[in-house]
Amino acid sequence: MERLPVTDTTHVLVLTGAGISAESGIPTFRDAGGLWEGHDVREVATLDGFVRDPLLVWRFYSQRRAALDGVVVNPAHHALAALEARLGERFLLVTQNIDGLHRAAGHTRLIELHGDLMRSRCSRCDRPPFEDRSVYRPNVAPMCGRCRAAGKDALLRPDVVWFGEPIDRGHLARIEAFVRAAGRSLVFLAVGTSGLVEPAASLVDAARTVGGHSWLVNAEPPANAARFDHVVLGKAGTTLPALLAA
Ligand code: BJW
Repeated sequence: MERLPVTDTTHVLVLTGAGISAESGIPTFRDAGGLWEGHDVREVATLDGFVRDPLLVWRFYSQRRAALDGVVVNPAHHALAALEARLGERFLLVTQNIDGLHRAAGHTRLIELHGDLMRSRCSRCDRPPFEDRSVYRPNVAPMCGRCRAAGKDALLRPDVVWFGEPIDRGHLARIEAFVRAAGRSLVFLAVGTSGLVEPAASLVDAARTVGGHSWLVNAEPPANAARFDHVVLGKAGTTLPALLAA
C-alpha cells in the first residue's frame, strides 16, 4: 500500500467532500441514492430556489439535520485528525461538507468552505450566523426574530453556500497563503469529492502551480482525476488510514 510522503518539512493541504462522510452513513450528493436524487439542484441549492420555495428548501435541510442525529466520525476522519496532530501548523483541512464531522474529530486547522448545517442566518439583516439545530415542521419556514422585532418580515436560511454565491474571501485568502508558504513542500490531498464544484475543484491546480504534489483518494475516478499526480481508488474509511499511517 502506498504512503503519503510526509517529511519534517512537508505541508499538507487536504480537501474533503461528501465521500469522506459516506461511511458515517451520510449520503453523498451525486451518487445513486444521494441527497439530490429526486430533487432539482436549482430548487434546493440556489438562492433563487430558496426565494421561490423556502418551505421545500427548509424541508430538505431540516431532514438533513434530523439525519445527523447519532452520526459519528469514521476512520477516515480520525486518520486526518491524527495527521493534523502530527503536523500542527504544517496542516490545513478544507472541507466542502457542512456536517461538522471534521470538527467532531478534533480538527482546529479547518475551513468549512460551504458553511455549517447546524447554523442559520437571516436572509435580510446582517445579524451574525447563529447555531440552529432546529428541525422545522414541514409547513414552517422560520423567520428572523431580530427583523420581526423591528417590524419587518424576513426568512431565516441555512448558513450554507449555494451555487452562484460567493465563498468567504477570508477562507480563500487563508488557503492561498498556506499554499504560497508551502511552495514545493506542499502535498495536496483530495478525498471523496466529485471534482465538479468550483473553487474546490481547482485547488489541485493551485498546488501544481507552486510545485507541490497532489494525491486523490476516491471511490471512483472523479471529473478532475487527470489533474492529480497520484490516484488511489477505494473507500476513504479503509484507504486513508493506510495511506496516512505514520
Ligand atoms: C467516496 C466514498 C467513499 C463516495 N470513499 N470516496 C468556474 C467554472 C465554472 C463554474 C464556476 C466556476 N467558478 C464558480 C462556478 C460556479 C459554481 C460551480 O462550481 N458550478 C459547477 C457546477 C460548474 N460555483 C459556485 O457557485 C461557488 N461559488 C463561487 O465560486 O463563487 C465565486 C466567488 C468566490 C469568492 C468571491 C466571490 C465570488 C459556490 C459553490 C457552492 C456549492 N454548494 C453545495 C451545497 C452546499 C450546501 C449543502 O451541503 O447543501 O456544496 S453544492 C454541493 O456540491 C455541496 C458539496 O459540498 C459540493 C461538492 O460535492 P462533493 O462533495 O464533491 O459530493 P459528490 O456527491 O458530488 O461526490 C462525492 C464523491 O465521493 C464521488 O466522487 C464518489 O465517488 C465519492 N465517494 N463514497 C471515498 N466511501
